[in-house]
Amino acid sequence: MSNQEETNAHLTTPTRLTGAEILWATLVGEGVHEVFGYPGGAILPVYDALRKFPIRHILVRHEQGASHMADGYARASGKVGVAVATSGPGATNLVTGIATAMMDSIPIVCITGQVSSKVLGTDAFQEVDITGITLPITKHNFLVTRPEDIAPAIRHALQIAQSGRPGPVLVDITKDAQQNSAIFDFEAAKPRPYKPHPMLTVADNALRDAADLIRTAKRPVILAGHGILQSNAGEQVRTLAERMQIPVGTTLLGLGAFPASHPLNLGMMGMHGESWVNDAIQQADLLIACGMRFDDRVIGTPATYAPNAKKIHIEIDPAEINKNIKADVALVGDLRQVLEHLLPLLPGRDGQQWLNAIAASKGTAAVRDIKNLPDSGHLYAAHVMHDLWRITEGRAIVATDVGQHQMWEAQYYRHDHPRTLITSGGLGTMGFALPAGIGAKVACPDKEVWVIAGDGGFQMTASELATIVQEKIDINIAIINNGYLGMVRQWQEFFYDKNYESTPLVSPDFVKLADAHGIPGIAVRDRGDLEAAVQTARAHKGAFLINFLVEQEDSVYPMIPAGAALHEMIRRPGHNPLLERPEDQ
Ligand SMILES: Cc1cc2nc3c(=O)[nH]c(=O)nc-3n(C[C@H](O)[C@H](O)[C@H](O)COP(=O)(O)OP(=O)(O)OC[C@H]3O[C@@H](n4cnc5c(N)ncnc54)[C@H](O)[C@@H]3O)c2cc1C
Ligand SMILES: Cc1ncc(C[n+]2csc(CCOP(=O)(O)OP(=O)(O)O)c2C)c(N)n1
Ligand SMILES: [Mg+2]
Repeated sequence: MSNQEETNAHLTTPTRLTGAEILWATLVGEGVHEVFGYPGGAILPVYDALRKFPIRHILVRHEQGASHMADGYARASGKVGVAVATSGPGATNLVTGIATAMMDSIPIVCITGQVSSKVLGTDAFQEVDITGITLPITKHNFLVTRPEDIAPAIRHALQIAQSGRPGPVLVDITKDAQQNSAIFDFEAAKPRPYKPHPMLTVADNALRDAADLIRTAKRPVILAGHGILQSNAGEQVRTLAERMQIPVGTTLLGLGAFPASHPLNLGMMGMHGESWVNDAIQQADLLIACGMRFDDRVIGTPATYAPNAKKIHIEIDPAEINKNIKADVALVGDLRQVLEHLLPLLPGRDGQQWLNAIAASKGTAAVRDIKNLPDSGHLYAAHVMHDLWRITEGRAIVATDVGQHQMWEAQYYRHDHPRTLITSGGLGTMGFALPAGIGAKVACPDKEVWVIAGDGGFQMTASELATIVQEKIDINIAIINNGYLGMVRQWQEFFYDKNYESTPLVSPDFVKLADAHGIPGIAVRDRGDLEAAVQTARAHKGAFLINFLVEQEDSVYPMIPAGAALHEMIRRPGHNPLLERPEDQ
């Protein structure tokens, strides 16, 4: 019998198995076929049983990589990503990835080994209270001490991770629970069906109030957030925008949820959003927030945010309502379902005057955009993003790290397709890009995947280059090498008198580093060499690294200084000696 056939037999007929076998059989039964992990003493029985099951295990180089890979896998596919680690330091190494997933509501399940139940609480070798440690950064966690509890815990964990507002769940399993046996009854371990909280039914009068506000608004703006992707509501949001002729601003995590090239799309809002998006929000008389949580990077200060606008907040988590911004109408529920109820109340509207006013406000800002300026031959990070977008026809999945390059990617790689931007928004976790990109490629092997990382963040998880080689992961890596912890340097330039304390960065020769791993690479200094390098990377079967040596003291514009209002942006400088080639327009 093949592994798959044997597992299928376990799934249909109750059988006596060890806890370790129950774990894998349950995961297979739930459709999990890829996990990211790293072994150790307290999880060894689980690793010993792995060979009997049809599961691909991706051996990471650091457990942080495993949780980010599970996260990237989930963001790219919409499925739950699974990470495995041993007790103690293995479990604590997962923590940054778990917090990253928590902040951005990403469904992952982390499975950790734990010391045997008899010695729990004795400071046994590699014992750490990982359920205690992760309590505030998981949606839920379990400590399992008996083999018969493993299947229900895992099935429940997977359900919790992806239901309602998604998020990370941790299952900690003692070594004796893995070693001992029990009757495995997959069917009996099924969790109770997920029932949305009764609060999540939208009252008819709230729907009517929302529809009235939308019908009568003169200057409405849709705020398109990450919840659109999570609710699979892209089509409904598009119908709302098109039928009612309402312009759309997106959050960082909402990029791709509404096509960048759509005429109603204004682009990204917030701290590094374009001035016309933020100005439109400030002047709006109605904001329709769709699956976004009014993060402080998005609103500037609450007191000055969209002062004349009524706010309709469509959101699945009641805790988000009135948390940062007071809602005039709250529609608490799954976005797609709410919109399906709302759309029949909205026959249409003429929004041209407002759209014209916004278009007119683009004028000077667009002129100062690097895209529209003369090309001096210098290599700017914005150029790299713009050219990457053009060459890949906007179809790649891009996993970014955190910093200036992340913001330039958001501004210049135009995402028309959902789940094509994988980025850490809420926690802003440096080191995320490389492992998250690996996870995305494992989830979507037929997609072109680009990792875009700063010289700083790349060094935080560069050890995963070896994972790429061992697991034959075919991804492209672009390092935006500005010789600085660029985003921090920018803050020092603007707000700390250019005191560049601890931000200049010495790095290894990244091409040599790649070479040491058996990954080919190339350095690019001039814009003229960019396209050939990118095409070489794309044509190469297997991973490829490009070290883009970009302008060092470049800054991301526009920028809203912390604590300022949305319209108090630092605009792009008036003069910029760069030229864009005509075909890029
Ligand atoms: C250096 C840096 C700079 C940044 N600058 C910006 C910036 O300029 N602009 C910007 O926008 N962001 C910026 N961010 C990101 C920012 O910090 C937030 O992560 C981001 O704005 C959050 O977007 P969101 O609210 O759409 O997504 P999330 O934080 O993921 O919130 C999504 C919301 O949707 C809800 N939801 C989930 N599923 C459903 C469903 N089925 N139905 C209804 N609701 C659902 C969730 O409960 C949640 O409240 C920056 C981050 C970094 C690291
Ligand atoms: C783990 C972690 N540590 C520190 C920070 C603070 N931080 C935000 S951006 C940044 C600089 C990033 O530098 P680099 O990776 O080179 O990207 P760049 O901004 O230069 O594009 C730092 C240090 C962070 N976000 N994450
Ligand atoms: Mg840098």
